[in-house]
Amino acid sequence: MTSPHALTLPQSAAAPTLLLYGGANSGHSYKARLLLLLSNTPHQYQRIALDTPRALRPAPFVAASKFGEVPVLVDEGTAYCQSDAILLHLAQRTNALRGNASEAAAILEWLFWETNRIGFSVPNLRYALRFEPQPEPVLAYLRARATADLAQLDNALARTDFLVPSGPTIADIACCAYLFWLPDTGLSTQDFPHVSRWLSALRALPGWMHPDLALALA
Ligand SMILES: N[C@@H](CCC(=O)N[C@@H](CS)C(=O)NCC(=O)O)C(=O)O
Repeated sequence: MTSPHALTLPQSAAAPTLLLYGGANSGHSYKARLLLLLSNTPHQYQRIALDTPRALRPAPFVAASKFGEVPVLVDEGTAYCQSDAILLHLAQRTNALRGNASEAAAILEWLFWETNRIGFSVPNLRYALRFEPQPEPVLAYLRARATADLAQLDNALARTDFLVPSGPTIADIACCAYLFWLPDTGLSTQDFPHVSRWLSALRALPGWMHPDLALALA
């Protein structure tokens, strides 16, 4: 898979092959970091302070980040942006968490669902409650949406252990990314027993790390 964003910055001979830029509290960054940890893939992780204005962030990150956001993965001098596109690239590159060939379409469906649903509702609800207070109607909207998204996941996970039958894949990584912080939203996995069981299974995978830990190290 190639990216349209080949960097023109010179890469030092000592530069790591894989460099992930991420941010604390960024579940989007956690997706890529978690795949790298679960697949035991050597890489460097660099935390970007997201409270720093975009233009004042480290120049190599500014050059690599097409959308100004984390995560960004730099792989052999090519920058990859958008967390689920990064997951697709890394799954192919590492041959990890890819599922069977027959599951490719279902995995893509979950990735697209995640960007618009649980990757929107839960992080924005958490952000509003923890960092940037919002009026009650906004909170109610996000809470209702997050609850519906958790119910959707719970329903799917009632049928299979992971989102596709063969085992854990990038579909699970994308959809779980913010759920280890669910207590911050006031919602509880107790109301979604299949989600709860699935998160425990993901926690038990060798290499798994809680996002607070995975994203804090720099
Ligand atoms: N659609 C993007 C979302 C990335 C995103 O929202 N990044 C946030 C952190 S979670 C960010 O960089 N915020 C800081 C900023 O926009 O300056 C993806 O999937 O990668």
